Amino acid sequence: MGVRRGALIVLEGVDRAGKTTQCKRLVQALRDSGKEAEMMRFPDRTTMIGQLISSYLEKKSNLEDHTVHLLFSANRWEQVPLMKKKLEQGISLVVDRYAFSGVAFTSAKPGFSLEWCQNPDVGLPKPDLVMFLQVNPAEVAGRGGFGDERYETSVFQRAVQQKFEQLIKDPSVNWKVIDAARSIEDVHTEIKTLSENAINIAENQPIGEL
Ligand code: T5A
Ligand code: NA
Repeated sequence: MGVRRGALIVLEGVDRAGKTTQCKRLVQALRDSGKEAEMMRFPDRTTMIGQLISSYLEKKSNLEDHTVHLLFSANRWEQVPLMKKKLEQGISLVVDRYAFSGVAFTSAKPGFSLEWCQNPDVGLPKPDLVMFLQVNPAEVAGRGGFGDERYETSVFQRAVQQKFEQLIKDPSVNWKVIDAARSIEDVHTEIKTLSENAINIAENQPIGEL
């Protein structure tokens, strides 16, 4: 009998929803229960493309809007061989942001259709589960102010939130909306249960494509 593949699990949400906190907790919990799991994040700022993106986000450089969108997508594509390899080895991947952030953030800019934004990511490995950490911006105000990075303004974040609300209606993606205004522990418990189910189901299915 071959190795059962791992699951591709993605966490999405607006800034400060708790994605990174929950990704780390989830990987630890899966490992504690004897499952192989690793965390990934996008943008992956460690690659050459990632460094261009990081410099743009830190406002150290300017990039044309279409160009930066394609760089974010390329930054996912460059990890695809590694992602597939790990999934096929039976390692579940817990991913902090993915193509949905790419679409939500660029389509929140004037002049960008959802469809144009989705095209470069068509064919990427399809997540077995995408959990959207839903928070009301007012509820997370106490989680600390915005940093100085590009996109970290409340006006832009509201536009991004609306784009995510459109995206989560897509029935071809296994979205689960999580109430992320609760305690870290309560959110974690729900995420862990959903992820364990997704891992059990993914074992018997081929890796899909976006
Ligand atoms: N982007 C990204 C694009 O434009 N296109 C793309 O294709 C992609 C992939 C990258 C930026 O790039 C954009 C989106 C972004 O603007 P990033 O590096 O992912 O950004 O973002 P970060 O700034 O690192 O992360 P976020 O601001 O999104 O925060 P998280 O990860 O959602 O939140 P987290 O876990 O760091 O928590 C924030 C704070 O809240 C506390 C934590 O302790 C922390 O202090 N907290 C809670 N407090 C109370 N209750 C809870 N339940 C809490 N959960 C967390
Ligand atoms: Na984060």
